[in-house]
Amino acid sequence: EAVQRTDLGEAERFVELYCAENGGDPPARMREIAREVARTGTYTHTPQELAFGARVAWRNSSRCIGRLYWRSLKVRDRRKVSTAEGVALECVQHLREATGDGRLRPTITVFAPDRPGRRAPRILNEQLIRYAGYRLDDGTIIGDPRNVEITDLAVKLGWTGRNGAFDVLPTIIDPGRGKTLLCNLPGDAVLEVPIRHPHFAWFAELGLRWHAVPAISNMCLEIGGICYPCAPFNGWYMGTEIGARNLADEDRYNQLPVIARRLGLDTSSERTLWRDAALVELNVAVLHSFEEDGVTMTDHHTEARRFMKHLEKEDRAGRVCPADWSWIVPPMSGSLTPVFHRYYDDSTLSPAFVHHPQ
Ligand code: HEM
Ligand code: NRG
Repeated sequence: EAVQRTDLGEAERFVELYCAENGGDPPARMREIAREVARTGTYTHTPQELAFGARVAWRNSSRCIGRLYWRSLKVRDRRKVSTAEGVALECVQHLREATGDGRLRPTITVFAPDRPGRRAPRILNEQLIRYAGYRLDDGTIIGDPRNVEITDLAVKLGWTGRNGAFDVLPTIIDPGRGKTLLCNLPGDAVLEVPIRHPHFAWFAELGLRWHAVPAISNMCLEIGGICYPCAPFNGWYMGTEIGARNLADEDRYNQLPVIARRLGLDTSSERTLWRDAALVELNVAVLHSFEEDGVTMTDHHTEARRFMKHLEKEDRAGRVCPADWSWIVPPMSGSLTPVFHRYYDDSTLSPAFVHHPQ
């Protein structure tokens, strides 16, 4: 499809913001940008504008509770990389650098933007690391039911999975023009944590595990009218994302009935709250396992308090901080955290991370 010529109004709003927070002369920068847009239909961010834009896109992510450290985002400028093979190699390197020895570093890699007449590469997986979901003939699913569709696509493109519950999917890259690329992630780029419980030895026998790094890879980074469709980013997990959603949701790994049985809970009535009791033990196990393996993870009580501090800092800086209550409040023990007990500003700011329909 045709990529639109860059909107100068959006560029100007960004340049004003950049100069207000970093210094500089908006009219002078706008003259350069207008000249480049007239000639090429688009313009090029300076490395400083790109880094600031990416950090502010995080700051503006109203669904994210982890925004206190938005200034510390490490920005890998890979705008010169515009082939599917180059994207694959740099994604592997991103994971290695972001993972380190388990002390995770919030990192974003920014690849070539769309240009008029040239569509940039895109990653089709929603995250760099995801587990396959295999639909068997009898309708049952092995693995993560969320990823059945992308698993089917990988298989169609020639990938053969091992029908395991935690098989790491290959990265699938649409090059913009030409053939779709499949890339198997090397083992040393994918740190995983086996889940065990501090008091129940049987817990490890469930064979549960999760990957250390959440790296969203299908959102566009929008800065000043420029769209970077390939800009995978990561921070670290909050325990509940894994313990209260990925391993617990009925349409994901659905482990609460299994854990409740092992705990010997009375599941004959909802009123015994066996689901709630099992949920707590699963989340204890997730936090314990990451901690013991030295892999960065936060808990929802600590993170909620940090987010309140972030709101206060943003207020003192004279900025509105948009937030979406239904995403900010953790998926367990909501009212035990301070973020539950208030309302938020629901404005939409730019730069931003946005979901674009593929
Ligand atoms: C969403 C935590 C870093 C951007 C979320 C969610 C959590 C979270 C709990 C909700 C996820 C869900 O319910 O599925 C954290 C923590 C971080 C972190 C603990 C640790 C540093 C980052 C970074 C960025 C980011 C580095 C971008 C540079 C976002 C965005 C969403 C989000 C865009 C919404 C995703 C969507 O719409 O699907 N974050 N985050 N976060 N976060 Fe963060
Ligand atoms: N709930 C998703 C991940 C969404 C983003 N969460 C983060 N992001 N923590 C899951 O995989 O469970 N981050 O950039 O750190």
